[in-house]
Amino acid sequence: MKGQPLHKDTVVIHEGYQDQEHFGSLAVPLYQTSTYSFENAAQGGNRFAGGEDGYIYSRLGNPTVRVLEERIAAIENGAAALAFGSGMAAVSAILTHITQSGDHILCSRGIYGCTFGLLKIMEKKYNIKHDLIRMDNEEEIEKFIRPETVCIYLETPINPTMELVNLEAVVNVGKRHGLQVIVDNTFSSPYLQNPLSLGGDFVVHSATKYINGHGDVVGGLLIGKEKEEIAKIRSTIQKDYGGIMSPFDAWLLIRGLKTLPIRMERHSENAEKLIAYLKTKKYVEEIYYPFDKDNPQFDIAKRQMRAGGGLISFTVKGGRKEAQRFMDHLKLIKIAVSLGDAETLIQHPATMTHSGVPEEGRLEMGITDSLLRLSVGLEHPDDLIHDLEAAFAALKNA
Ligand code: LCS
Repeated sequence: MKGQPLHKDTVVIHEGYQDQEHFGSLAVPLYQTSTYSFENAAQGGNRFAGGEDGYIYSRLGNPTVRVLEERIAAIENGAAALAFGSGMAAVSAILTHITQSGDHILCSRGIYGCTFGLLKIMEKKYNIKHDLIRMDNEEEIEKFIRPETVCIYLETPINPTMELVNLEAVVNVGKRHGLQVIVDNTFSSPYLQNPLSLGGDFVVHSATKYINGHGDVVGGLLIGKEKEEIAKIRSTIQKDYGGIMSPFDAWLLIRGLKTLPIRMERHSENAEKLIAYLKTKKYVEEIYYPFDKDNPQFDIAKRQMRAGGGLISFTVKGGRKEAQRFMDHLKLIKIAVSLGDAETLIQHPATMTHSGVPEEGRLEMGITDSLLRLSVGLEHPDDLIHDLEAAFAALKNA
C-alpha cells in the first residue's frame, strides 16, 4: 500500500489485497484451481515466454497464495516472499539455492531436529559441510569461517533451548566476509522480531506455528530483501522441486495472520505469568525465556525482540522418567509437538522433536533428558497454573 507506512497490526489485515478487484469480496477469495485458461494460444505462449504477466499453473503461482506472499513480505520488512508446503520445504529451498557441492555452512549451535537432518543429507549427498557453533560474539564466529563458507544459518530463539543468537554480531560478520545470513524466525514470529531490518538476507518460517496459530495448517515461508533473488528461487528451486503451498492452506494462513499481533501479545503475557509461577516450584531447576530478567541474554533479547513470545523451556529435578511423569499428570495442557497454537502444548525434546539428533550433539545443544518445552497458548493463565499445580502436587517432593 502507498502513502504513510502502516503499522504491523494493520499490515497483517490489509496488505497485498484490493477487494474492489474481486467484486468487493472482503475476505480474500480462495482460488482453488490447479490451472488457468488462456484467451488464445498466443497468450499462453507469451506467458510461458515471460512476455506477459499472468497465471499459468498453480505450481508456478496462485492468486490466493500470492496475497499471503505479499503480506508476509511486508510484515517481515522484506521485498518479496515465497510460500511452501512446509517449514522444512522453505528451509531446504533456501539452503539448496545458496549452496553448491563442497560449500560450508555455519549454523547456530541449536537448530530444529529436521533441519539438522537436512544438513546431514546435504553433507552425505553433496559434500556440503556445516559447523554448529555458539554465536555470542564476532570473534567466536570468525574462528570457524573457511574459504568455502557461504552462509550463516541460525535460529533465535533456538528450538528448544530458547538460547538467543546475537543478530547484530552475526550480521557484522556476514557483511565483513560476504556471507549470506539466513534466520529461521519461527520462534519469535514476524510480529516480535524482524531479522531483515537488522541486516539479515533471508528469513524462513514454519508458518505451521504462530503465523497460522490455530493448529490446522502445515506450511512454510521464505522472505528475502531482494525481489530478483526471490523471483530466481520461484522460477528454479520452487518450480522444479515443487514444494509449494496449497491455495486452501494459504487462505487459512491469511485468516490466522490477522490476529498475529494480539495473539503474540497474549502468548507473551501468559508466558510471563507462568514463569513467575514456575519459579516458585522447587521441582523446577532452570527456566529459559528470552524476556526473563534473570536470563543472562536479556539484553540481547531486548535489542532484537519486541516481547518474549509464548515458548518456555525448563528443566525438572531428575531425568527422563521424572519429566515424562510430570507430563502424564497434565490434563488441560496437551502432550504434543508443534507450537504457537491457541492450545498450550508440552513436549519432551530429547525423545520427541530432537530425538533424531545423536545424543552427544543433543547434549552439546543443551537438550538434556530433563528439559521440557512448553508452548504457552491463549487460555486463561489461572487455568494453566491450576493444571500445572495439580501435576506438581501429584509428584512427590514437588
Ligand atoms: N524451523 C523451526 C524452528 C521449527 O520449529 C520447525 C518445526 C521447522 C522449522 C519445520 O517446520 P514444519 O516443516 O514442521 O512446518 N518444529 C516443530 C516442533 O518444534 N515441533 O513440531 C514441529
